[in-house]
Amino acid sequence: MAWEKEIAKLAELVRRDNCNVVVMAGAGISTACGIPDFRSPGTGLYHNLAKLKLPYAEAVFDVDFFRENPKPFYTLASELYPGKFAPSKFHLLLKLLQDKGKLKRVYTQNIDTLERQAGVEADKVIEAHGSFAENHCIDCGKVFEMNVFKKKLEEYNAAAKNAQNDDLWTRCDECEGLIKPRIVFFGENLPKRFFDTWDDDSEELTKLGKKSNTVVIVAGTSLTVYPFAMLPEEVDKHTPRVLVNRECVGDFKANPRDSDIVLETSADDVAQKLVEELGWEEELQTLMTEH
Ligand code: CNA
Repeated sequence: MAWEKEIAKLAELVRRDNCNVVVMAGAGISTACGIPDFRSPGTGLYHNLAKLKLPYAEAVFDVDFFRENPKPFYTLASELYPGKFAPSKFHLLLKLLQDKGKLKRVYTQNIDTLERQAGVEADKVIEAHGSFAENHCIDCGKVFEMNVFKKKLEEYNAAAKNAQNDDLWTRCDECEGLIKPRIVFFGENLPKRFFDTWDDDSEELTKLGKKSNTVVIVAGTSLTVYPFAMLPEEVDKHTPRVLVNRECVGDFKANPRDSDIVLETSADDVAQKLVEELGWEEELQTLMTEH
């Protein structure tokens, strides 16, 4: 298969001394864990949310809609809540790259925290769309511990079995506003840390130019959600970019570069093949038995 030949080029880049890998990831790196992505036909979350009778699929991440009807978001949050899933081979590849001193950063759109569960250090992970780790009242901004929201979700799910779930929403003890995890909804700002870190990382790439040993791997994303989708196009022209996705997307399709490597297959197939090329199979196996 074409991607299997191309992977040798990626292995060669990673094998270089002082190689730095920057990863830009999306829902496709977690589908193997049992978490549906948004847009895959038939299995994507938007397809599954149809049964909740949303006026339009993205309404589940719309603050105004959430205010009127929190049920679809609560249902989705129950499906995605951290702790229910184990990291994929691709997540473990990130840990392996870190162990080898080759992981510079992981920018992720995912809210499932599986990069951290795989053991990637907090300072290396940028959760561009937030996560379930922090929660706040959408009216007065009061911050709530993770376990407050988690407990409420559990109560909601227990009641849902008896169809008595309609007014179990988590509300603020100060102002009765709804409590929501700091997951970025449409129209909300991305965390400042996302912009600051990318400014630093991309500036460094530009400064180093041809001297840079960095390779950027974009994996499991349709590159349709902005501003995240802009990152690959902002990568310095001297830095090789690799796309690992079921289909060619975004800037790889619109503005392909001669140095691009496009691997149109599953993220886990690439992880497996890459560790074979690099002779890291045993270490990957050990990580897999630990998770
Ligand atoms: P998306 O728009 O659903 O795109 C996913 C992409 O991954 C598609 O191009 C698929 O073809 C591809 N894909 C699916 N499975 C695989 C696989 N096994 N290997 C390789 N490629 C695969 O998702 P994006 O991340 O691009 O969209 C951004 C949204 C999705 C963010 O706001 C996320 O918060 C949100 N999301 C996150 C999760 C999660 O945390 N796991 C799940 C679903 C959605």
